[in-house]
Amino acid sequence: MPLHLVRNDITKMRVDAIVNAANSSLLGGGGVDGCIYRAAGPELLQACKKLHGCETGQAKITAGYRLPCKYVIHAVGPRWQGGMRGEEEKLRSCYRASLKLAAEYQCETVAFPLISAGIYGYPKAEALRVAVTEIAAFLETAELTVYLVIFDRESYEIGAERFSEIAVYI
Ligand code: AR6
Repeated sequence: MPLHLVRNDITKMRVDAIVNAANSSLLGGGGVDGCIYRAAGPELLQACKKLHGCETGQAKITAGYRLPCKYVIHAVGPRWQGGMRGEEEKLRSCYRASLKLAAEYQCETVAFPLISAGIYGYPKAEALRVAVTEIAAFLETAELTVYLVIFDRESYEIGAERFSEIAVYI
């Protein structure tokens, strides 16, 4: 199956590209963004400074530096503002833009966190539904293996309830 739900720290994933849940400055932050910057080393920040930010719903790519992946795709998810400000379409656009970049860079394996579902406050069950449906739609047209990486307990419980095969990826 080309889409796998796994529970892990995304910085440990041995895949061609991991996706970062970034903010529009691309200069680092908390959550998964902070974990990725710490694990990749200072070269990542240097590379990101040259990208001059990124709009919400879009994505940009850098090398992975000290991470075990080749690339980091920096995607900017929407902040949850109640659901009537185009958040779902912006979140879908993040997944599409990231997958398109991964395909352009000949990636065969890509790992995503649950974009917007932490500090940006997107309801976790909804964020998971958007991620799974958007990735599945893309996989109808492309040869890629995608890992949706679940980290926190609440997301894990929601995922376990809706998807029978949450695997721990080692
Ligand atoms: N591996 C995988 N998933 C993780 C990890 C990890 N190491 N750490 C956290 N998560 P968040 P957002 C999960 O807050 O909501 C930053 O400051 C976490 O449990 O990282 O898109 C950026 O700079 C949650 O399910 O990203 C932005 O300013 C998911 O990753 C802002 O936060 C996303 O949570 C972006 O907020």
